[in-house]
Amino acid sequence: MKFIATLLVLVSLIASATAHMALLYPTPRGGYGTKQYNGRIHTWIGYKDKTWTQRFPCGGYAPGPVTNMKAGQVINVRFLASSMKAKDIKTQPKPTSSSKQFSQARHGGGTCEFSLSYDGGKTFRLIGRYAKTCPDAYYHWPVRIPKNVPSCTTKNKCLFVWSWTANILAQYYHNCADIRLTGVKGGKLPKKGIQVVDFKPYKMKVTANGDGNKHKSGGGPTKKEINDNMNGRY
Ligand SMILES: [Cu+2]
Repeated sequence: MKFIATLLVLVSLIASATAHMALLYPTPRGGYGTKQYNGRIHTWIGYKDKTWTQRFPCGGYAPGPVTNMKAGQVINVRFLASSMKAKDIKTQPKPTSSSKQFSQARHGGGTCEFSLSYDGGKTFRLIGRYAKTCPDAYYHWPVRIPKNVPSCTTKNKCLFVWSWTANILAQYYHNCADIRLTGVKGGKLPKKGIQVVDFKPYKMKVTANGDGNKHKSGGGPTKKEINDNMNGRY
Protein backbone atom coordinates (compact mmCIF):
# COMPACT_ATOMS: atom_id res chain seq x y z
CA MET A 1 0.00 0.00 0.00
CA LYS A 2 2.76 2.37 0.93
CA PHE A 3 4.53 1.53 -2.30
CA ILE A 4 1.43 2.37 -4.35
CA ALA A 5 1.07 5.68 -2.57
CA THR A 6 4.71 6.52 -3.29
CA LEU A 7 4.23 5.54 -6.90
CA LEU A 8 1.19 7.80 -7.21
CA VAL A 9 3.10 10.74 -5.79
CA LEU A 10 5.91 10.06 -8.23
CA VAL A 11 3.55 9.83 -11.18
CA SER A 12 1.87 13.09 -10.24
CA LEU A 13 5.24 14.81 -9.91
CA ILE A 14 6.21 13.66 -13.38
CA ALA A 15 2.90 14.85 -14.75
CA SER A 16 3.25 18.25 -13.16
CA ALA A 17 6.73 18.67 -14.61
CA THR A 18 5.21 18.69 -18.07
CA ALA A 19 2.24 20.74 -16.93
CA HIS A 20 0.68 23.70 -18.66
CA MET A 21 -1.91 26.06 -17.12
CA ALA A 22 -5.07 25.32 -15.18
CA LEU A 23 -7.86 27.03 -13.32
CA LEU A 24 -6.98 27.43 -9.63
CA TYR A 25 -9.93 29.49 -8.35
CA PRO A 26 -12.78 28.71 -8.46
CA THR A 27 -11.60 25.13 -7.86
CA PRO A 28 -12.31 23.04 -10.95
CA ARG A 29 -13.21 19.38 -11.24
CA GLY A 30 -9.93 17.49 -10.93
CA GLY A 31 -8.28 20.70 -9.68
CA TYR A 32 -5.47 21.23 -7.20
CA GLY A 33 -6.54 20.07 -3.74
CA THR A 34 -9.52 17.97 -4.90
CA LYS A 35 -9.91 14.21 -4.48
CA GLN A 36 -9.68 13.70 -8.23
CA TYR A 37 -6.44 15.69 -8.61
CA ASN A 38 -4.07 13.64 -10.72
CA GLY A 39 -1.76 16.31 -12.11
CA ARG A 40 -3.57 16.28 -15.47
CA ILE A 41 -5.86 19.24 -14.88
CA HIS A 42 -3.21 21.33 -16.68
CA THR A 43 -3.47 19.34 -19.86
CA TRP A 44 -5.28 20.30 -23.05
CA ILE A 45 -8.31 18.53 -24.46
CA GLY A 46 -7.04 15.48 -26.35
CA TYR A 47 -3.96 14.95 -24.17
CA LYS A 48 -3.34 11.25 -23.62
CA ASP A 49 -0.98 9.13 -21.52
CA LYS A 50 -1.06 5.57 -20.14
CA THR A 51 -3.58 6.31 -17.43
CA TRP A 52 -5.47 9.39 -18.52
CA THR A 53 -7.16 11.03 -21.48
CA GLN A 54 -8.25 14.64 -21.12
CA ARG A 55 -11.73 14.93 -22.65
CA PHE A 56 -14.26 17.57 -23.57
CA PRO A 57 -16.13 18.84 -21.62
CA CYS A 58 -14.42 19.58 -18.31
CA GLY A 59 -11.44 17.29 -18.92
CA GLY A 60 -13.72 14.32 -18.29
CA TYR A 61 -13.59 14.66 -14.50
CA ALA A 62 -16.54 13.81 -12.26
CA PRO A 63 -18.18 16.59 -10.23
CA GLY A 64 -16.00 18.20 -7.55
CA PRO A 65 -16.29 20.73 -4.74
CA VAL A 66 -19.04 23.34 -5.06
CA THR A 67 -18.37 27.10 -4.94
CA ASN A 68 -21.27 29.41 -4.06
CA MET A 69 -21.81 32.37 -6.40
CA LYS A 70 -24.39 35.15 -6.73
CA ALA A 71 -25.75 37.14 -9.65
CA GLY A 72 -23.73 40.36 -9.95
CA GLN A 73 -20.77 39.00 -8.00
CA VAL A 74 -17.23 39.56 -9.27
CA ILE A 75 -15.20 36.37 -9.30
CA ASN A 76 -11.46 36.95 -9.05
CA VAL A 77 -10.30 34.05 -11.17
CA ARG A 78 -6.85 32.62 -10.44
CA PHE A 79 -4.63 30.29 -12.43
CA LEU A 80 -2.28 27.49 -11.48
CA ALA A 81 1.11 27.33 -13.19
CA SER A 82 3.31 24.25 -13.31
CA SER A 83 6.06 25.44 -11.01
CA MET A 84 4.15 27.38 -8.37
CA LYS A 85 5.18 26.69 -4.79
CA ALA A 86 2.63 25.99 -2.06
CA LYS A 87 2.86 29.57 -0.80
CA ASP A 88 2.11 30.98 -4.27
CA ILE A 89 -0.91 28.74 -4.50
CA LYS A 90 -2.15 29.72 -1.06
CA THR A 91 -2.01 33.47 -1.60
CA GLN A 92 -2.08 35.33 -4.91
CA PRO A 93 1.54 36.07 -5.92
CA LYS A 94 2.31 39.68 -6.87
CA PRO A 95 3.95 40.52 -10.19
CA THR A 96 7.72 40.52 -9.74
CA SER A 97 10.85 40.96 -11.84
CA SER A 98 11.17 38.35 -14.56
CA SER A 99 14.36 36.87 -13.07
CA LYS A 100 12.49 36.02 -9.85
CA GLN A 101 9.36 34.57 -11.41
CA PHE A 102 8.20 30.98 -11.35
CA SER A 103 7.85 29.78 -14.90
CA GLN A 104 4.48 29.35 -16.56
CA ALA A 105 3.64 27.39 -19.71
CA ARG A 106 1.48 30.22 -21.00
CA HIS A 107 2.03 29.39 -24.67
CA GLY A 108 2.12 33.08 -25.56
CA GLY A 109 -1.22 33.80 -23.92
CA GLY A 110 -4.29 33.57 -26.09
CA THR A 111 -8.02 33.78 -25.62
CA CYS A 112 -9.57 32.96 -22.26
CA GLU A 113 -13.33 32.66 -22.20
CA PHE A 114 -15.45 32.31 -19.08
CA SER A 115 -18.92 30.86 -19.18
CA LEU A 116 -21.75 29.39 -17.17
CA SER A 117 -23.35 26.06 -17.91
CA TYR A 118 -26.79 25.23 -16.53
CA ASP A 119 -26.89 21.73 -18.04
CA GLY A 120 -23.72 20.04 -16.78
CA GLY A 121 -21.52 20.99 -19.74
CA LYS A 122 -23.79 20.59 -22.75
CA THR A 123 -24.17 24.30 -23.47
CA PHE A 124 -22.10 27.29 -22.37
CA ARG A 125 -23.13 30.92 -21.88
CA LEU A 126 -20.33 33.45 -22.25
CA ILE A 127 -19.90 35.82 -19.28
CA GLY A 128 -16.30 37.04 -19.69
CA ARG A 129 -13.38 37.16 -22.06
CA TYR A 130 -9.69 38.18 -21.94
CA ALA A 131 -8.13 37.91 -25.35
CA LYS A 132 -4.39 38.55 -25.23
CA THR A 133 -2.34 37.99 -22.08
CA CYS A 134 -4.54 35.36 -20.45
CA PRO A 135 -3.88 33.07 -18.62
CA ASP A 136 -1.27 34.30 -16.14
CA ALA A 137 -0.93 33.14 -12.53
CA TYR A 138 0.56 36.46 -11.42
CA TYR A 139 -2.79 38.23 -11.80
CA HIS A 140 -6.43 38.05 -10.80
CA TRP A 141 -8.81 37.92 -13.74
CA PRO A 142 -12.09 39.50 -12.66
CA VAL A 143 -15.21 38.01 -14.19
CA ARG A 144 -18.66 39.29 -13.27
CA ILE A 145 -21.62 36.95 -12.97
CA PRO A 146 -24.32 38.89 -14.85
CA LYS A 147 -26.83 40.65 -12.56
CA ASN A 148 -29.88 39.16 -14.28
CA VAL A 149 -29.07 35.45 -14.50
CA PRO A 150 -31.44 32.82 -13.10
CA SER A 151 -30.49 30.61 -10.18
CA CYS A 152 -28.82 27.27 -10.80
CA THR A 153 -29.05 24.81 -7.95
CA THR A 154 -29.44 21.40 -9.61
CA LYS A 155 -26.71 19.10 -8.33
CA ASN A 156 -23.84 18.49 -10.81
CA LYS A 157 -25.43 20.68 -13.52
CA CYS A 158 -24.18 24.15 -12.62
CA LEU A 159 -20.72 25.10 -13.83
CA PHE A 160 -18.36 28.07 -14.01
CA VAL A 161 -16.10 27.29 -16.95
CA TRP A 162 -12.72 28.52 -18.17
CA SER A 163 -11.74 27.70 -21.72
CA TRP A 164 -8.48 28.76 -23.35
CA THR A 165 -7.26 28.75 -26.91
CA ALA A 166 -3.49 29.10 -26.74
CA ASN A 167 -1.57 31.47 -28.99
CA ILE A 168 1.60 29.68 -30.08
CA LEU A 169 0.47 26.05 -29.79
CA ALA A 170 -2.57 24.22 -31.12
CA GLN A 171 -4.03 23.51 -27.70
CA TYR A 172 -7.50 24.06 -26.30
CA TYR A 173 -8.19 23.85 -22.56
CA HIS A 174 -11.47 23.37 -20.71
CA ASN A 175 -11.77 23.38 -16.89
CA CYS A 176 -15.10 23.43 -15.02
CA ALA A 177 -15.88 24.43 -11.44
CA ASP A 178 -19.07 23.13 -9.88
CA ILE A 179 -21.08 26.03 -8.49
CA ARG A 180 -24.33 26.83 -6.73
CA LEU A 181 -25.64 30.04 -8.22
CA THR A 182 -28.13 32.33 -6.55
CA GLY A 183 -29.75 34.35 -9.28
CA VAL A 184 -32.90 36.41 -9.82
CA LYS A 185 -36.51 35.37 -10.38
CA GLY A 186 -37.39 35.35 -14.05
CA GLY A 187 -33.70 35.76 -14.86
CA LYS A 188 -32.27 35.42 -18.35
CA LEU A 189 -29.45 33.24 -19.60
CA PRO A 190 -26.63 35.10 -21.39
CA LYS A 191 -27.04 34.80 -25.17
CA LYS A 192 -23.52 34.24 -26.50
CA GLY A 193 -21.80 30.87 -26.57
CA ILE A 194 -18.10 30.01 -26.32
CA GLN A 195 -15.43 29.04 -28.80
CA VAL A 196 -14.92 25.29 -28.86
CA VAL A 197 -11.79 24.43 -30.80
CA ASP A 198 -11.11 20.87 -31.86
CA PHE A 199 -7.61 21.23 -33.29
CA LYS A 200 -6.63 17.68 -34.09
CA PRO A 201 -9.19 16.23 -36.53
CA TYR A 202 -9.48 19.46 -38.46
CA LYS A 203 -5.79 20.44 -38.30
CA MET A 204 -6.90 23.91 -37.36
CA LYS A 205 -4.41 26.73 -37.28
CA VAL A 206 -3.91 28.84 -34.19
CA THR A 207 -5.57 32.17 -34.65
CA ALA A 208 -5.91 33.39 -31.08
CA ASN A 209 -4.16 36.64 -30.30
CA GLY A 210 -1.41 36.47 -27.71
CA ASP A 211 1.39 38.39 -26.04
CA GLY A 212 4.22 36.12 -27.20
CA ASN A 213 5.49 35.51 -23.67
CA LYS A 214 6.33 31.84 -23.33
CA HIS A 215 7.22 31.08 -19.73
CA LYS A 216 7.17 34.57 -18.24
CA SER A 217 4.36 36.66 -16.94
CA GLY A 218 2.70 39.01 -19.41
CA GLY A 219 1.22 42.36 -18.50
CA GLY A 220 -1.96 40.94 -16.99
CA PRO A 221 -5.44 42.23 -17.80
CA THR A 222 -5.54 45.86 -18.96
CA LYS A 223 -7.80 48.42 -17.29
CA LYS A 224 -9.87 48.53 -20.45
CA GLU A 225 -10.28 44.75 -20.53
CA ILE A 226 -11.32 44.68 -16.86
CA ASN A 227 -13.70 47.58 -17.41
CA ASP A 228 -15.21 45.87 -20.46
CA ASN A 229 -15.66 42.62 -18.54
CA MET A 230 -17.26 44.40 -15.58
CA ASN A 231 -19.75 46.02 -17.93
CA GLY A 232 -20.82 43.10 -20.05
CA ARG A 233 -18.72 43.97 -23.13
CA TYR A 234 -17.01 40.80 -24.28
CU1 LIG B 1 0.36 23.24 -23.10
